Amino acid sequence: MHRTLATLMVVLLGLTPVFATKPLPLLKTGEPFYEFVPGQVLVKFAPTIKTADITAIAAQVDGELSYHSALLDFYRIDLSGTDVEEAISFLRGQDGVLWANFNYIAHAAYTPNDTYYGYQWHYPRINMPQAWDITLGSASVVVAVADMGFYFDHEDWTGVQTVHPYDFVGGDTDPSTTVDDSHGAHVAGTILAATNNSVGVAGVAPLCTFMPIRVLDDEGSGTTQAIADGIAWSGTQGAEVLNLSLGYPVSGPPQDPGPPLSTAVARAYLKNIVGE
Ligand SMILES: [Ca+2]
Ligand SMILES: [Ca+2]
Repeated sequence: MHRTLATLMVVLLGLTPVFATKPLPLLKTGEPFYEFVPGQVLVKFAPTIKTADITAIAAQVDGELSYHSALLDFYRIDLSGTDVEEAISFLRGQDGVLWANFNYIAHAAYTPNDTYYGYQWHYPRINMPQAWDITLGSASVVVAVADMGFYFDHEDWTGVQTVHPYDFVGGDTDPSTTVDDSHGAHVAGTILAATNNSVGVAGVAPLCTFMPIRVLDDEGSGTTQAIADGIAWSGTQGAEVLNLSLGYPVSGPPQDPGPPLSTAVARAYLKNIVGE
């Protein structure tokens, strides 16, 4: 319906659809750099572009606006037929389009699933006992973990202070999961597990405050859409440290996956967020 309306508008305005006449800007060599979600494009428009025009531009690639990031002000367009590369090339050539990019897919960093892998032979190697003599962390320091879901009812989570949870996979404020061996729960436990409580494991900085952000699904995969918003969330909600144990699988040299991920990382850097 959007396409029909847009086509009608273009005809009424006496314009030739740009899709047919404007040369397609070439993608950079090697693009797409990473695995991406089929049928989805992330795009940011100039602030001067009106919503009706944004809808019309989306319709020209046979797409609909399916998501808007309030944090980074980008849209996701879901395509109903147009090839993703073709749509991105087209959008990059439009006036008012600041960038258009693939919705790349990241994966949780590998960790063995042995029961007591997290049982921490490495702590002496990084002089953790000596560091604990100096500090166990402070409630005033907010440590964000953007990862798979978390186990808030775990026996070693008693007393951990949590602020501003968000789930950018489910689009809700509950980033918990019941999936077995969640990578997020492992990472969060390594950082913040209740320590010296005779239960489970010890955390590196157990007195810090925890900001749980779910950006990876129960399979350990996450889109740039979710990850970029998760990074932006940590900055707007006051995190000082952000852990991202995830990456894009690389078959060749790593490439900058571009916006919105690069935008989110740059903003976090400007807010002096320490990355882990
Ligand atoms: Ca949820
Ligand atoms: Ca413990």
